[in-house]
Amino acid sequence: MVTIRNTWAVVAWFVALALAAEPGPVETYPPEARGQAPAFPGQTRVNAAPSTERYKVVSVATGLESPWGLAFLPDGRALVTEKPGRLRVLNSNGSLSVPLPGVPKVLASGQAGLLDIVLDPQFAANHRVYLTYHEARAFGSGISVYRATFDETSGPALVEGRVIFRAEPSRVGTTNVGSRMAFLGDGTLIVSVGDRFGSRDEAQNLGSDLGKLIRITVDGQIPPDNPFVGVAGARGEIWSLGHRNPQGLTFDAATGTLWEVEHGARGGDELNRPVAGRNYGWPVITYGIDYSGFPIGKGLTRQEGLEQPVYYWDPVIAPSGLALYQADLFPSWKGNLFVGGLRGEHLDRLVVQEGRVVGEERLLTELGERVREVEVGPEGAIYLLTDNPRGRVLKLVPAGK
Ligand SMILES: [Ca+2]
Ligand SMILES: [Ca+2]
Repeated sequence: MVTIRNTWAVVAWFVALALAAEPGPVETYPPEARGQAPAFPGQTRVNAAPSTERYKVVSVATGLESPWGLAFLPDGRALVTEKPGRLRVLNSNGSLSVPLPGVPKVLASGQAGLLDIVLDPQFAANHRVYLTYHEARAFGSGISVYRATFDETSGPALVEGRVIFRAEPSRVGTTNVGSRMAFLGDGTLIVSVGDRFGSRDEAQNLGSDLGKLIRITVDGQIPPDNPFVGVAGARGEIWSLGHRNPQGLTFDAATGTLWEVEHGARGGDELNRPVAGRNYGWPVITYGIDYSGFPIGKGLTRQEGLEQPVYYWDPVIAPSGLALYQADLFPSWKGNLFVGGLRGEHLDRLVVQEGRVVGEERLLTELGERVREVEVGPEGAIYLLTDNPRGRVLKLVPAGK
């Protein structure tokens, strides 16, 4: 005879079985946009993928003011930008150099300032670095790319610096400025440019660099095989369009894949795999809603000819740095993407299989720090920059090492 107590035991057992089989997504809050549905299974709120790696967090350096970009030098040191306009060498023992001379004058306000830094693919031979920064212009301001040579003949400095690219048009305001960089396998440089917030329709305008990924040569020229070269009214430097505020880029040389993360409004943070000439939809299609609570445009999430994100977050995590883990220090994390969450105050780990996200984990939630930049160090540790006036360089290394 089935008693009430036995019935509950059976129910509890089924619930436990269901939980064991389906861990459920890491996001537990409802989406900002009600009634929207993903375009395919696994496009949002995939099941949690708890780590089997045991790691510890080491504070490498402190006292950086709003650090934004980190790039490792071949000898294991790194270069780190601070948004107010400073560039420092991070030594292997964690000490920081004085600010380097030769950095361009930046407009530092709000989200703007000295932002990303990358090394030339031929750095060992030419010692060149590239910086993105917010530049005051005759009218308004804009993202510019600065190329310089890292020189240590009399202390570390940037020399022979010049602006190789200016995103146009200039605008007033310092919101949604971008701006990451990543080199493709062919040695051309991708630069992300935000929509500048008040002018979001510019993301669909091929006559504007705003809301685009840009592809240029190391001299700032337009590669002749760019997708919109020769198209009337289009700027030849455009690689892909329809982006809102892209702050994370990484290139997977093994597969030739470019990955990008961008901020949505209320909801609608995206992971994309941008391809030349494609339109990533903003602001025509987007998951999430406007800050006012109203739909964005017609409130569409899909439309013919517009690309779907590989993955999206609603509510937002405010994704910034992006790194693909391909090192050996954490073997089970190989092939995972790591996304820095600003508002999310965590490091998001995405398990990717055949171009789709199949698992998600939120690391470092216990720290409660905004994560601006993510980079894999030469020894395979994962390095982070935390975004605050006394920002830190952190690294994840295996526990017990
Ligand atoms: Ca970096
Ligand atoms: Ca999109």
